[in-house]
Amino acid sequence: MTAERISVVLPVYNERENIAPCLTGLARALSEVEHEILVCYDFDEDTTLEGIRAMGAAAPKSVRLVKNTLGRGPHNALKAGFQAASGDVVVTTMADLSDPPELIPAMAAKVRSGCDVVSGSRYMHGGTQKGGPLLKRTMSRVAGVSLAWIAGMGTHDATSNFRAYSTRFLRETVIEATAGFEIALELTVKAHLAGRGVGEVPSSWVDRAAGESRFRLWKWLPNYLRWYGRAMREPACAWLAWVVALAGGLWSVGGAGHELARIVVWACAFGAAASILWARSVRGRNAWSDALFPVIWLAPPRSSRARPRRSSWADARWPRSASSPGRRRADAGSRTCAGPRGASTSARWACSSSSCSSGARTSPR
Ligand SMILES: Nc1nc2c(ncn2[C@@H]2O[C@H](COP(=O)(O)OP(=O)(O)OP(=O)(O)O)[C@@H](O)[C@H]2O)c(=O)[nH]1
Ligand SMILES: [Mg+2]
Repeated sequence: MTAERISVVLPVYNERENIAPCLTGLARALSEVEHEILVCYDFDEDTTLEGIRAMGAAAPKSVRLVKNTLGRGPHNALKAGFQAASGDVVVTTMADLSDPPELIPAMAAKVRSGCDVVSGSRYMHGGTQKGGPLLKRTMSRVAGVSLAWIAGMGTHDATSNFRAYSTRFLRETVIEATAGFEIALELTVKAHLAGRGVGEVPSSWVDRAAGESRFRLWKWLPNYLRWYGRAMREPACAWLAWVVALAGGLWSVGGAGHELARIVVWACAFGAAASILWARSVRGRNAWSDALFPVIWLAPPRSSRARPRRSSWADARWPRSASSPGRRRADAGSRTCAGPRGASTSARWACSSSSCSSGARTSPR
């Protein structure tokens, strides 16, 4: 591995029409930096090889052909490229002219400044995406944005294969991908969970104009979901606990005259959310135990639970008619707070320590 060299790993499958502009664009974008372009093909009859031969002397000198002998498929082609790479930064990009090569030096600079994974991001501010099937685009965007917002991943585009990796990270990581292009998501999730630096630069993606996509959405979806689930399970658990606690808190303090209680619940909710975010920034991710923060913050103090806002049941306003089941239950003296669910929240609060008989709930929660 040299001190500073960018190894571009380019998986190819019958890209005769695209390969010449692709290689020319890469060589132009990287003309000022030490680099190599590894064209990773699966079989000798691949039309990409014809395309490179047809370029003759115009083919960039930095191009190296790497035959993938690990088994067919883009995941194996990428792995073969990683093994052959000699640079300190490895960049994966596609030969279908979808990614802008001029971003590669900036991505490599980010890797050298401390990130282990840097994605060319379509979904961050400044990134764009043109064309492609709507469903695939939407699923990819939802996955990327939710991983950034909920799990705190350092990129909004966890699935794009236009990415730069530190060679050190690639050497230290066991790649488990068994199909397709899941490798990008796998490596990003592993870097994130290991607390390594994950970054992004805004990128623009355009659908291929020539050749055929070999992306198999439904076939590869379970593989993607596996890594998505791995990244989301712990933060999702913490945020779910927050949502449940917040909902419980709001349910318990509604009604006119309870503004202060409402403000307290909202303040506690913000505190709980801030605690989850704080834990994430300290640890680099969320853990199961972060689900305890909402519980700590949103459990109402005992004194406020016992303090009635109204002095008696008589003060409560009942929206139901006298013949309604809720009213009948109250008249019968059962006085359970759970009974009149349709009653105003102030009525629920009114049923407190002194006015609820045994068996009744003393708290509206
Ligand atoms: N070596 C190798 N390369 C492949 C294989 N399948 C696709 N590729 C290459 O991987 C890159 C991306 O392939 P596409 O089929 O366009 O897949 P994609 O870009 O993820 O999907 P789209 O968004 O539909 O374009 C291209 O450079 C292809 O030539 C494969 O089985 N083996
Ligand atoms: Mg493509």
